[in-house]
Amino acid sequence: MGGRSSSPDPPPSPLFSEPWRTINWEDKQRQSDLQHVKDYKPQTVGQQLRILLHGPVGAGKSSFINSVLSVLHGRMYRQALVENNSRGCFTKKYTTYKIQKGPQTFYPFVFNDIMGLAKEGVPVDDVKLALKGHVKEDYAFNPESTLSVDNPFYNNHPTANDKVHVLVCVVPANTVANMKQETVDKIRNIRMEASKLSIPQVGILTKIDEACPEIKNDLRNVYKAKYIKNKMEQFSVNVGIPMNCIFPVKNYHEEINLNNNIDSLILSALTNIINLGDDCINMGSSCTSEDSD
Ligand SMILES: Nc1nc2c(ncn2[C@@H]2O[C@H](COP(=O)(O)OP(=O)(O)OP(=O)(O)O)[C@@H](O)[C@H]2O)c(=O)[nH]1
Ligand SMILES: [Mg+2]
Repeated sequence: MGGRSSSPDPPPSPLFSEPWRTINWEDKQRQSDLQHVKDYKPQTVGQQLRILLHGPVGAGKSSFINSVLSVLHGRMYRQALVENNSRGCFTKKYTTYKIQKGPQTFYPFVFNDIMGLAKEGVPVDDVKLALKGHVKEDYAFNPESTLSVDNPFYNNHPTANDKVHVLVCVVPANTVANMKQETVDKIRNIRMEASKLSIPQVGILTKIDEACPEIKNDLRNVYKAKYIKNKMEQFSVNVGIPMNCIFPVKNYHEEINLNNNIDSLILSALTNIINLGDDCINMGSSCTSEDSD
């Protein structure tokens, strides 16, 4: 009877022994990241960074904007509306979110939240128009047709501030493997246009709390979790965004109080987005010239 047979190998750990990327989890470092964002000023006076979020319906685009607003305001913020059901796309209009800094001042970066990429979602050509600054505020996207030049919401003369300086693709971590080919093709198509316009691109993997129990228990496991690294690699291969431009986050979605670990990950993504956008406007590439088309 037993005793002599060697016990089976333990299952491989879902975690690496060391994180493969560092995050500023500690208070002081996090404050310094926050300060970096608060101090950020583009070189040209009056220039603003426009950050455009796109991705599948329900990916957490609006929640990401709300999370950024919450971190910057130091309290829970729900400006960009979020829908908690999966029927269709909730964000329908082209809306710019400015973030108030003081009584009369705003941060020099703005977010645009765009209708999700679905069959009944935003037409790819409209996202391309938005990249070039041709879509006016409050335009209600029509899945059936593209914004035409004669539409009053078509901006014929986009300024450097109307154009997009960072394109952010938002995808839930646990759907990376089974994204519809149609959605992947749309994301790639938009990405190619952004590359042509020299607009840097970032990937945000959301809902990492739902993706694996090790992270739900402790968000600081994010860069130890093999599952997440694997999803990031898959995402990178699928859509072509390099690993060092992909950031896993957990958005504020059910919390009523701020959480330091959530803040650290949101700030890590945000500082990288700002740095890339700043490089874009300083390069003097087509993403800033007044009439490149
Ligand atoms: N667990 C978890 N839920 C999230 C996270 N981010 C967003 N959610 C939830 O996912 C749902 C969709 O989030 P939204 O922010 O509305 O997604 P969206 O991409 O703006 O969706 P559309 O505008 O419809 O395309 C909501 O119920 C959110 O509460 C996250 O990081 N973790
Ligand atoms: Mg939305």
